[in-house]
Amino acid sequence: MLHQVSDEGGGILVFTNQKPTMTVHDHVRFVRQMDAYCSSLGHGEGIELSVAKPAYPDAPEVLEIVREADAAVTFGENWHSDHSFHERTCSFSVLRGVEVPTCGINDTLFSSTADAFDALSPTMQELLLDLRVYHSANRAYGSGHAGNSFAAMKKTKTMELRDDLEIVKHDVLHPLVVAHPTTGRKTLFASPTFSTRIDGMHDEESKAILKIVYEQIAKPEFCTRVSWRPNQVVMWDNRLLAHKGLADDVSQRRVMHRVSLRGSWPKNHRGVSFARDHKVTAAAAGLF
Ligand SMILES: O=C(O)CCC(=O)C(=O)O
Ligand SMILES: [Fe+2]
Repeated sequence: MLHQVSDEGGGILVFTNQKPTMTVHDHVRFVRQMDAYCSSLGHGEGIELSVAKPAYPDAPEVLEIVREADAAVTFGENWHSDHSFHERTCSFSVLRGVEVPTCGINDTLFSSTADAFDALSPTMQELLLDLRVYHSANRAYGSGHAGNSFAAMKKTKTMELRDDLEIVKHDVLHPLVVAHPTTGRKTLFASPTFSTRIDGMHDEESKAILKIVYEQIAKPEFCTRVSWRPNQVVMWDNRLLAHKGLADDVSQRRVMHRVSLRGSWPKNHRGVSFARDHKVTAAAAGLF
């Protein structure tokens, strides 16, 4: 099933009508089974701990994503691939609706970064193929910016950053075009949430190229919009999709639980990864 959803399908699985009694432990157990399956393919790397302090001490794997009513900035509202600031980035994320919005409002939007790459002109593909981009946890979770994830977390009553976040000190380098580890499809791997700059370019050059990449990812023809219903769980492949939580009606409180699996080092079309050897001091907090 995972093979079909990830490699033959679009990388998104929506499980409707799950038991209303589903607990955080059931959620973690489900993701552990996914991990065991990924391990059998050589891609299982364990559950990723989130940047937030655990909302459930006996289930620290669960990230509780809260949007209080009337929050001006919300968590995950800009395009990203989960934990792209790690050396080993997220493979699958599993998101469960806990307090879901009215169906059709505050949906989660996905974009196929492989379809987005394929639709570029061959000349633009060639231009991007060997570029490398820094990804920064500090950009999203550093303080002093009014519109990043840290600012969003501060607007909630319960979400708090962990005190021991080593990842905010260094940014990591990934290929701009990443080959999907099982299909080999080329994907655009950069986001306004975590990416800072293209290696070896002047800032204005890097900004101009990244703008093209972000606008390409955001085109509706590559997007799938998933609405939320009670007792729904959504799983997706972060190596094939960018996503964002829409915030079209912030008057509604919304609570989600996410558990994510760690994947491998993103590799380019030549099979090369850069994250282990290329680290720089973290960029300032911000957004593209
Ligand atoms: O709230 C959402 O719909 C998505 C949030 C998000 O980015 C995530 O769960 O990884
Ligand atoms: Fe996310």
